[in-house]
Amino acid sequence: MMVLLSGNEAIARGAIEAGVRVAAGYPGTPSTEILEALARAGGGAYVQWSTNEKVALDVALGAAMGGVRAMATMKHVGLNVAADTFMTAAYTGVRGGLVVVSADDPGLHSSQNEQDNRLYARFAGVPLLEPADSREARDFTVLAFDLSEEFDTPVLLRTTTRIAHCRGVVTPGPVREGGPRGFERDPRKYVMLPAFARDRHAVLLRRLAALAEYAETSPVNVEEMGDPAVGIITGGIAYQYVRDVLPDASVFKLGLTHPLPLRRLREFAARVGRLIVVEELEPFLEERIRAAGVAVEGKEFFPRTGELTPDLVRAGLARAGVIPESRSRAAAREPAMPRPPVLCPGCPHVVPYLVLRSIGAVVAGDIGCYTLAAMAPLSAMDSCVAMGCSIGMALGLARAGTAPGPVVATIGDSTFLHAGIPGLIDAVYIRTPVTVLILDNGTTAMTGGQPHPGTGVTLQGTETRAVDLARLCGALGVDHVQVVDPYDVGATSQARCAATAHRGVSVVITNRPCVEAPVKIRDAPFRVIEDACTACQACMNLGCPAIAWTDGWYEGRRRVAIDGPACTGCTVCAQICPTQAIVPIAEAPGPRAHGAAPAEVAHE
Ligand SMILES: Cc1ncc(C[n+]2csc(CCOP(=O)(O)OP(=O)(O)O)c2C)c(N)n1
Repeated sequence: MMVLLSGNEAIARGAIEAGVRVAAGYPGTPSTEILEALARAGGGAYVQWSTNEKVALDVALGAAMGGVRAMATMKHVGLNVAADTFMTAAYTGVRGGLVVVSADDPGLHSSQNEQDNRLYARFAGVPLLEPADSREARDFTVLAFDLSEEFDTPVLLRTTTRIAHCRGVVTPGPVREGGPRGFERDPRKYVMLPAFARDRHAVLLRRLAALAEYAETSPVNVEEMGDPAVGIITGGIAYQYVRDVLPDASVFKLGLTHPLPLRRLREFAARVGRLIVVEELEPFLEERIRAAGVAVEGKEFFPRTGELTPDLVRAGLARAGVIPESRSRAAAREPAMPRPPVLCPGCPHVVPYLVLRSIGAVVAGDIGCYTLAAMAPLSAMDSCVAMGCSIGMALGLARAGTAPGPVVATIGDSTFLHAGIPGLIDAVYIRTPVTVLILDNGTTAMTGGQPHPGTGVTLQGTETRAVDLARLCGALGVDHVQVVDPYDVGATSQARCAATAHRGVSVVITNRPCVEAPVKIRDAPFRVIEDACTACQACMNLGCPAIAWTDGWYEGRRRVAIDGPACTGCTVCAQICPTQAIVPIAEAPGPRAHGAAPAEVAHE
């Protein structure tokens, strides 16, 4: 039976077939659906969201050390967070198979950078598998577990957005039988004291040499001989683009991209006239092959930033003289209209930023839906670098003493638990007076609404203990902690005043759930009483997508209207409307008689 699976679902399927017992991860596009699919599948695997990627990898490594097959999933930048464990796990090796999935995001569809995590495989000295479609995503996941156990190493399985999210046909295989290997005490292998780790580094290098031998015969490195004039070396999604553009070319398709099968690549080079590497982002393969003494071309024809596309591959091959220029031009397509993301109608993140902007605060932001507050009209964020950075950066800004307004860190609940807590500890420890705004919407909204340790719910939806953020901050030594309803504009403003006036570290926690998760929140929608609207446009400062311009004018300014079906009834626009022209639809009168004074309406 064949099924249509996304790359992420195929990895989950492969993990099930390989007999995975423990899987942990932290949400991050484009990796999130792997664990969700694994959890949905049920079966014998224990699956959990961890508080961050490092903990997820620690969990998986512990399970592998316990002799069962384990997997950790994350987006590319998540591997930075987990890197400390990852680098040394390459020394310890594993007992049960350990697969680390890094889903990279060339083109930054939803990330803060587009780093090429293939470099991590080289850095750590672990094997790297890169599937080119869903079928390979399943197959390579099974292979990754096998290689991990055979060579006693973590294996990096790297996908990119197109592989993770595109669907392809997969024929599910049988689920692996056979018990786990069990735990065996071995401190020289797992206790990385310098004396033991020195030995393990040598073990790692010997293992890499053995893996390089394996690469020469690995069935996932495939030579597809065609026209010998040009030979293309490629892998992952780039392979699909190459095949699209050059169906008859000679292609060396790499599935295991570290370590490389250099002998076979040399033989391939000898069989073709010219050798060109087509790869996304860094010249990872190209530099390795050139360093091995093989004449190769590549990045002079293809961009080093952004995603490749069939058109870019076509254009690059035209520049290289492999195909005629006219073919490349004929195929050029109109780009899609950009649609910048906006905060949802009723998003509880809006008012806190409105309040901060009104006082000219210097806002060290963080990563989450609320990062959109950096965009107009809120325009209320001064920095956003990596998850959890906000608090530490606020401390630095405060210590620099150059900020023209109060320094405030803003951070979501999931991000605070992920990497924000140490920054707050630092603030208390070194007594730096900053205000931290924790935007607690009870979910990880940015990535689709996953639960986290503050929600009291697990990935499987079962209830568990929730971290109490206010008590946690108090326990860390913050002596001003206030919880506020961000739909209450006055109360949020007052909470901000009290917090920034406080001489020490202060924390304000907002407490409205995300309007989209876990279920869409809808209250009575609002409307604008047209005659009462003086087109002051104060409500437009919210950037609410449910508020739109109309064709009506008042004293040369455009009036606004509320899109009823889109409005969630959060009441914020009604609170800030100076003429009280915004009322719940149920209360709104019908069209007013022409000429009636708006002031009367204000009292309805
Ligand atoms: C290291 C890292 N891991 C994961 C992500 C993906 N990601 C972006 S924001 C975010 C968390 C958002 O949750 P929260 O802080 O609660 O804010 P919300 O989106 O709910 O407003 C995640 C997981 C990332 N950008 N970087």
